[in-house]
Amino acid sequence: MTRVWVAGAETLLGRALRDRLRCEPRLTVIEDEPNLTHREQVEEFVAEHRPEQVYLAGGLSGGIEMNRSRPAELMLDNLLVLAHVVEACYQYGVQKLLYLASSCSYPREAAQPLRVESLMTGPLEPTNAAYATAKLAGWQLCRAYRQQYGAAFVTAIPANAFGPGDDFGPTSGHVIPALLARFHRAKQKAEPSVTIWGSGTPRREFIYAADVADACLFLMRHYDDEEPINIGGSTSWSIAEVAQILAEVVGYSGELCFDRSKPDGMPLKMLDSSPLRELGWQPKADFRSALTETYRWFLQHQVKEDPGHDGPSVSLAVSDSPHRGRDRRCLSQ
Ligand code: GFB
Repeated sequence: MTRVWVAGAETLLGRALRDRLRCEPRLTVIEDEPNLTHREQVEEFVAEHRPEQVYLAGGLSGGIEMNRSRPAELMLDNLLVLAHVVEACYQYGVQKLLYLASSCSYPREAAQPLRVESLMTGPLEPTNAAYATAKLAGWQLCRAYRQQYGAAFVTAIPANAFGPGDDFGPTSGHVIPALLARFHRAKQKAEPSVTIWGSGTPRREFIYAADVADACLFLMRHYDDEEPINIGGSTSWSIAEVAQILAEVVGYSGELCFDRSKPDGMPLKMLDSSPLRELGWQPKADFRSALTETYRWFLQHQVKEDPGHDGPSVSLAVSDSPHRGRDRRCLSQ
C-alpha cells in the first residue's frame, strides 16, 4: 500500500483527486489536512503521516474578478503553500510530488495551442499576473529541488477546470460555476435577462475536474521530468457558446446580455496536450454531461446553504435539450 496525500483536498481539483484516489485499491489516502499556510503545521503533519506520494492542489484560486481584486492574497497564499509543502516533502523523503500549476501562467501573447516551451517567454495577462507568477514559482521550485536534490517533483498545467465542489460565488468563482449559479437564480426569480461579463468572444479550453484527477494519477505513474506537462481537454469554446449551453443546462430561457465594461482576460487559452496524448492519456468526460453533473451537485449542495436563494424547492430535472429560441445575445454596452 502506498500512502498518498492530497495537499489542498478542499479545492476543486484536490477534492476530485481525493475521490479518484479512494477508488485505487493499492493506495491509502491520508484524509487529514493541516493549515498549509503554516510552516510548522505542514512539517509536523508530513513528519507524522509520512506520505510517499503527494499531489499539491492547494492554494487560493478564483476567477478573473477575484484575481483582479485580491492579487496580493492570491499570490501570498500560493507562495506560502507551495514553499511549505515542497520543503516538507523533501525533508521527509516523499518519493514523488505532483504540483498543479495553472494555464494562466502562459504569456498572454504566446502562440496557440500553448506549449510548455512558451512559459516565461513574455508578459503575463495583467488580470492574473500575481497569481500566475506564484504558480510559475511553484514550477521553478519543483525544478530546483529536482536539480539540487534529485527530487522527483513534477509539474502539471491543467486547462480551465470545473466540476462538483467548485466555487459558485458570483464574484469569486470561475465562469462556469458563476454562470450556473446566476442562471439558476435568474430562473428561480423569472428574471428576463442574465449578464455575462466581457464580450463573450474569449475562448477557453475547459476540462472536467474528474478528468484532471485521472490525468494526475496517470502522470504520477508515467511522467518524471523537470518540464511541466499540459492537461487539456481538446476543444475550446467561446464564452458566449458556454453561456448558451449553461443556460440550457439550467433551463433558463431569458436573454443573455454581455457587459463589455468587464474584462475579457486572455483572448484564447488552448493547451497543447499532445505530449500527454502520446504518453497514452486522454480525457473521457462529455462537456455537456459534465456541466449537467456539476449543476446537479450545485442543486444538491449549494442551494440550501445559499441565503440568497428564495425558492423552497429545486427541481433536480436538469434540462439537456438543445436551445430552440431566438438569438438571445443582447449587447448591452
Ligand atoms: O473563468 P474565468 O474567470 O477565467 O473567466 P480566466 C473566463 C472568461 O469568462 C473571461 C468571462 O473572459 C470572463 O470575463 N466571464 C463571463 C466570467 N461571465 C463571467 C462570470 O460571471 N464570472 C467569471 N469568472 N468570468 C482565470 C484566472 O482566468 O483562469 C485565474 O484569472 C486562473 O488566475 C483561471 O488561472 C484558470 O481563464 O479568464
